[in-house]
Amino acid sequence: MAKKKDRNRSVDPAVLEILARTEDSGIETAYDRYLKMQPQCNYGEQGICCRICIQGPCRITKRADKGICGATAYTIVARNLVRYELGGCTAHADHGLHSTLLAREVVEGRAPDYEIKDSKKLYAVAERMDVSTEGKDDKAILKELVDIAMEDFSRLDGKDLHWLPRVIVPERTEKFQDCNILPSSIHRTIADAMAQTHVGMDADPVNLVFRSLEVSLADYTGEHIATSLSDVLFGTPKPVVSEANMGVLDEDYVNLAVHGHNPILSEMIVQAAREMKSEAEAAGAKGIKCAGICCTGNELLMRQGVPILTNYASQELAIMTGAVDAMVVDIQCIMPGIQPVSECFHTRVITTSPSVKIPGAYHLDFDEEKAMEKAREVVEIAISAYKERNKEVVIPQVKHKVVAGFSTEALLDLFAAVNPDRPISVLTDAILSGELRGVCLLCGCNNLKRIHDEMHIEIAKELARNDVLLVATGCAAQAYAKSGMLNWDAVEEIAGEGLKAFLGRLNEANKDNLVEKLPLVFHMGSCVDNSRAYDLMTYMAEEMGMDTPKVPYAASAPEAMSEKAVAIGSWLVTLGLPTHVGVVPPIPGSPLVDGIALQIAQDVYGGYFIWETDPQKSAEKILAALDERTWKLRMHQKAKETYETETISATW
Ligand code: NFS
Ligand code: SF4
Repeated sequence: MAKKKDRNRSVDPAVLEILARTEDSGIETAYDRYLKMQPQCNYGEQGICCRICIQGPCRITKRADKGICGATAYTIVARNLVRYELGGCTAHADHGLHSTLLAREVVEGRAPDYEIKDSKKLYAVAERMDVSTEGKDDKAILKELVDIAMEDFSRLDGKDLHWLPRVIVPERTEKFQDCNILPSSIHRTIADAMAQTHVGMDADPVNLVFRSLEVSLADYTGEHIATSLSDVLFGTPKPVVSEANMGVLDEDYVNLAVHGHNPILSEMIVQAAREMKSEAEAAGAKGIKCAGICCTGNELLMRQGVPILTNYASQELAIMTGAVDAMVVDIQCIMPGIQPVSECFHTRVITTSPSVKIPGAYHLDFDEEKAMEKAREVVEIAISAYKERNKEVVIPQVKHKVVAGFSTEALLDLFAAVNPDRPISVLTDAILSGELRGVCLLCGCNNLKRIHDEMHIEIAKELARNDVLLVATGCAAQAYAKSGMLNWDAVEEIAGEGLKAFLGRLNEANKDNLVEKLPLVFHMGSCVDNSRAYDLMTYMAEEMGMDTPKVPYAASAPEAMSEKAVAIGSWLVTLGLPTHVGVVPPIPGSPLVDGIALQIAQDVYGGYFIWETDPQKSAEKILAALDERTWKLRMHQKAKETYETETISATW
């Protein structure tokens, strides 16, 4: 892996400008700490360090091939993997449960500042969940969905999850039942898996990996619930035009950075900021600008058109412009490093979740019952900080036009303009005819082990040149937003002929509804919205009448970093996708577990991992994975036409 020795580990010009300007400032960021951390521990990187009990740490060496308890490398690697996924699954469960609890408060009339914004989505979710809507008002329907979700979080009686089997193809559910990995409930799975990894419990790597897959399915369910209920409460995204990168900050305005993951708080803040323009003007500013970081940024871009400020790796650098008056954070992916950086400026860091406090930061307990009041308090803090600006403001003049807001529903609407009877066939037919080579979901984080954003961008460009339809979420989508790949200019410049023709046809059919032409990459939202990207896969499988491992759809997380990303990668594989990861996770210390991830997973579930750190080779491997599936599909299609047979067995 290329490890640049200097701190300029980014391809984002705004980031490079700030890094260069602050070289001798003494302000430390993740880019500096990454260098200080080298070399990182090889045992840890291989996954063969165990700290599960305090006889340890035990690490596997030539001399000591087992831990003190007798655990071998494969047990240690597999157990660590389960623990990573648990971290991710609990984070998404926390987010999904929070959305569910808010929905319950709305139903019970205890959250007056929130409402059901999208009853069309409410009805659609109810239909998928087999909840009858006849003679019921919206709140009654939402209550039934809340009850289903609550039970799916907490059930202890061993019955199967309600939500999951209703949002995947039946062949997948059968497979999961056969392999005994269909979760009973999200919290039960978390508890069982945690117990299974205690010292002196499971030593069988296959049994552990299977449990990790169950955890990943619980993770998927939590994400799906989060996305569905957020859409009901805040609206399902539709195409929206905005901009991205540090240039969205404006010296003349109060700049409020909104960072974290959950739209529950940030939606209110944006509303409060819109209402408090006159207060900002009274403080001498022209108004208030909100800009998003990480997935809360994605949520706000998708639904409100709020610009993207930056993504995970460069969150501290946003403060170093001197223009951010307050950075309000909720949950997840918030570097503690933002607080010391903010102390070098006038910037206020405001934490809002009882589970996320940072020493030195201002803490404001967010409360859904008084949501608007709390949101206004946040905006007031930003306005008063604006008056205390004490350093030169230097904003890199880098920003790009962004066309985003592509929920699965929005994509189907675009397709429906071409074929109103079977919208999804517009996509599957383009693949069968050879116009497109398949679909790829580009997702995941930034990881300082890589050059920030570089691999995200290079892989996407190569796939686009090769006529792959691209959808994106998370920090990956923000890399595209910041680098000008979420607009039509990028299509003109980069897309292959097939992709260009496909997007052109969609533009033409939708020209009366679209304000801007379609982008090169379709931004589908935050990381929990990977559930949207997988819904698209499910609809494609349904249209083609087959299980998901036959569908030419791959995923790539070039800079995966968080435990959430490990959980997502695992469900992508379990749900049938070839999944590329550009940072080798701590698994190779056990060739056996590595083999399960790379090969045995494919034999059982049809999805599999691809570890590849070189961007060009990564793109080649993703294309090969797509081509293998498309080739088989076309052969089957031909056989079907020639011999008038049915498609070969639908199951994997
Ligand atoms: Ni996803 Fe979003 Fe970014 Fe990674 Fe963090 S913000 S939930 S975890 S770092 S993509
Ligand atoms: Fe060592 Fe076993 Fe304890 Fe792990 S569980 S730290 S391998 S003794």
